[in-house]
Amino acid sequence: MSNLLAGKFIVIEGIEGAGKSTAIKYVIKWLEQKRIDQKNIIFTREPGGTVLAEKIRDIIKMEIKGELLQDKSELLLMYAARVQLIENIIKPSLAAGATVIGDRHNYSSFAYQGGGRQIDLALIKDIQRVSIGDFKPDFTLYLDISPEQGLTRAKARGKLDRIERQEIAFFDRSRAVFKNLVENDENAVSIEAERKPKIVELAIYQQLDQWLARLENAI
Ligand code: Z5A
Repeated sequence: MSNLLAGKFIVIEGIEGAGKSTAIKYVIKWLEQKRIDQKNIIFTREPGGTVLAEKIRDIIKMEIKGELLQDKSELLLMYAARVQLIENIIKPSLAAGATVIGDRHNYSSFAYQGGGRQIDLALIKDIQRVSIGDFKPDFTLYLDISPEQGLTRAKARGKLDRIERQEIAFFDRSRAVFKNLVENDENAVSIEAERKPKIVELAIYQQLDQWLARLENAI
C-alpha cells in the first residue's frame, strides 16, 4: 500500500486561517499510519521552501516604503519561487520515492493574483505553461472557509502581512476561484473548514482514504 504513496505530491490549499498548517499535521499523521517512514515525508511551503524561494517570500510579504509591488511583479515572483521549489526540491524528492506535502501551490496564484488581484486568468495560465509546464499535484485538499472566519483566526494569531490586510472582497474573489478550480479537478476535494478541529481532522482522513482507494483500484 505504502508504495502507492511514494512519489506522490499532496497539496493543501485555502485562504488565510483556513487551517492549512493544522491540516498538514493530520496529513503527516495519516502517512505515518500508512507506514510511510518520516524520512520519506517532505514538507514544502509556497512561496518558499528553498533558500532563494524563501528570500522571494520575504520580498512578497514585506511592504517597501515608497515603492509599490506591482500585481504582475507579485505574480512573477510567485512563479519564480515555484520554479525554484519544483526543480530543486519537489521533483528530485518525488523521483527518490518520497511523498511531498505542499502548503499551497499553483491554485493559490489563480486564486490570489487571478481572483484577488484580478489579473487575467489566461495570462496566469500562460505563465504557468512557460514556467512549470504540466507539473501538478497528485491530490489537492482545499479547505473552504469564509474570509470573515478565516481572517478572525489569522488576526487572533498576530499582526497581518501585506496580502492579509486586503479587503474582504479580495478574499471573496480568491475563494470563488479556488472553489471553481476544485470543482473542475477530479484530483481535488473541498473540505468544510469552519467546523470543529476534530471534525475537520476526520474529514481529511476520510478524503485521503478515498483517494488511496482510488489509487489501489487504478492498478
Ligand atoms: N500567495 C499568493 O498570493 N499567491 C501564491 O501563488 C501563493 C501564495 C503560493 C502566504 O502566506 C501568502 O502568500 C498568502 C497567500 C499568498 N497570503 N496571504 N494573505 P502564509 O504562508 O504566511 O499564510 P497562509 O498560507 O495564509 O497561512 P496561514 O495564515 O498561516 O493560515 P493556515 O495555515 O491556513 O491556518 P492555521 O495556521 O492552520 O490556522 C490558523 C489558526 O486557526 C490557528 O490558530 C489554528 O489553531 C486555528 N484553527 C485551525 N483549524 C481550526 C478549526 N477547525 N477551528 C478553529 N480554529 C482552528
